[in-house]
Order: sequence, then C-alpha cells, then structure tokens
Amino acid sequence: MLLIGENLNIMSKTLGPALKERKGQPIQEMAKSEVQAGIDYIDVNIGPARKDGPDLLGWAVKTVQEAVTLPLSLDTTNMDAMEAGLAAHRGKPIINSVSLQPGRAERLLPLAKKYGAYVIALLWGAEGMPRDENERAVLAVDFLQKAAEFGIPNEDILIDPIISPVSVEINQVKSCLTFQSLLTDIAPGCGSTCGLSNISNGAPGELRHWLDKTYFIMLRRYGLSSAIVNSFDQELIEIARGKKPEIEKLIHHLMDGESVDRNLLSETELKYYKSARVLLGHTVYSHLWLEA
Ligand code: THG
Repeated sequence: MLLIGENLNIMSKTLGPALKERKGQPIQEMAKSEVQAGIDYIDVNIGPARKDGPDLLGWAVKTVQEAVTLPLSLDTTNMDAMEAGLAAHRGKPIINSVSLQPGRAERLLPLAKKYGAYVIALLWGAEGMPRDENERAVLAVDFLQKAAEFGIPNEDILIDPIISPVSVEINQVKSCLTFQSLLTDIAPGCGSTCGLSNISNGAPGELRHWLDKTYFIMLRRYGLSSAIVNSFDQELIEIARGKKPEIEKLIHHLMDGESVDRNLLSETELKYYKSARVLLGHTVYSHLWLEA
C-alpha cells in the first residue's frame, strides 16, 4: 500500500501563504512531519496555480526535496507547472493527475514517459464526473488505451475513481466500491488510488477519521493499491500497515452481509460498525451517525 500524504496543500491556512511568499521553512517542517508519520509519497498540491504556476511548483519541489528524501506527487491542473515540477524532481514522481478532458493526456502522457513518472488517471471525462461504475469502467479503458499509445505501462498507472462525500451522494460512494471490485478484471496490472478524505468532506471535523478509515478498509479489500490520505491520522496509517486485523475482519463481515451482534462490540468497534453501515447505504448519513 502506497500512502500519499495530502497535507502539503495551498488550501491550508499556514502553508497557502508560505507557498505564495516562497517561505521554505513551514513547507519543509510539514514535509518532515509527514515523513515522521510514515507515509511513502508527499502530495504537493498547488491547486490551479494560474499565476506563476511553473515557478511555484519548481520552487516547491526543490524546497521539499532539500528537506526530505521522499519522492513527490505533483498535484496541479496547470500543465506548465507540472512540467516545471517534473524537471525539478529527483526520484520517481507521481503526476496528479491526468483526466480524460480533451488535450490533457496528449500533453501530460509524453511528460510521464520522459520523466518515468507514475500517472494518476482521474476518471473525469469530457462530460464531467462519471455517474456510475459503468461510466467509470468506460473511462478507465479509454485512459489505458491512450496511455498505451504513449508507451506508458499499466504498472505506472493509478486509476482514481473520484470519491464523493458520503454526506452528498451515497450512490457515488457505492459506485466507487463496485468499480474498485471490478478494476482487476478491467485493468490487469494497473494500480489504483483515491483522495480518501473526500469521503468525509462536510462531516464534523473531529469525526471525519471514522469515515476515512472505514472506507479505506472497504476499498482495500477490493484491491486499492494506494491512497492520498491525511498523514496525521495515526490509526489510518496503522490500518494501512496491517496492524488492525480485527477491525478489518469486522468491516469485511459487514461487507459480506454476515450478521454482527452490535451488543458484543467495544466502543471503538461500534464506531466502525456505524460508519460501515452508513458507507454501505444500510443507514442514512447524518452528522450524528455515530450517535444512533
Ligand atoms: N484525487 C486526486 N487528487 C486529489 C484529490 C482526489 N487531490 C486533492 C484532494 N482530492 C486530496 N487532498 C486533500 C487535501 C486536503 C483535504 C482533503 C483532501 C482536507 N483538508 C482539510 C479541510 O479542507 O478541511 C484541512 C485543510 C488544511 O488546513 O490543511 O480535507 O480526490 N487524484
């Protein structure tokens, strides 16, 4: 399981200004903390970066790699910035991301080839967000075909189904799970990833980790090979490293429709149980889902 830390991003109240003002210290401190937390890749998210994107990402890559030895995931929709970031990077970078919108693959896949990068294939088509697992499958196959034309092997591709918040649309939550379970057949040899925290967007901040951890266990059961995660969710990292087999077993039982006697569960297990029921669509999400 390849863990990509999400915390170095331009939306952050402290790191946003630091990135814009080219102040290295807070950026390097964050990178070091993410390494300390045990992640494998650091996502450097500069957003759309319409103003001086290439200079910004080139600087950010150099600044982070002066402080830590980890490779980076370059997260921007600005293709000029992506190119500058790749040129500045050492090690095997991740291009986050390439969508199926017209013109993007044609420009970014040759860069992926040139720099030997992993490519996150964001399943966002010409008509926007896929509505179900079938549309996701069509987009994934289209993407792999394109990538093959540019000489990118399946092993370097990480398919991202685009996770939606459970507070917004349960059908999309279910569709991403179903799609993940189909992916080994659709795309042999391919990797997968997702923006895990998207699932809990809009939920009360201090409770988000229950949804993140539970959905992570579900996706991984169906073959998820990497994820963009909150580096500071310690229990999530432990789960990812296989240190919570009993919790995984509980969630797997629920996924398989086996009966679970909630009266026998510990307080912690009960929180996973309730989160799993919501994510499977057995109960309706509300901000009080852990109370009921
Ligand atoms: N797929 C891919 N890339 C992605 C996403 C995806 N990159 C961006 C995002 N989604 C994943 N990264 C984040 C980063 C931060 C948060 C969620 C996802 C987040 N931040 C807190 C918030 O907004 O409340 C705190 C922000 C802060 O202060 O740091 O939730 O789906 N390929």
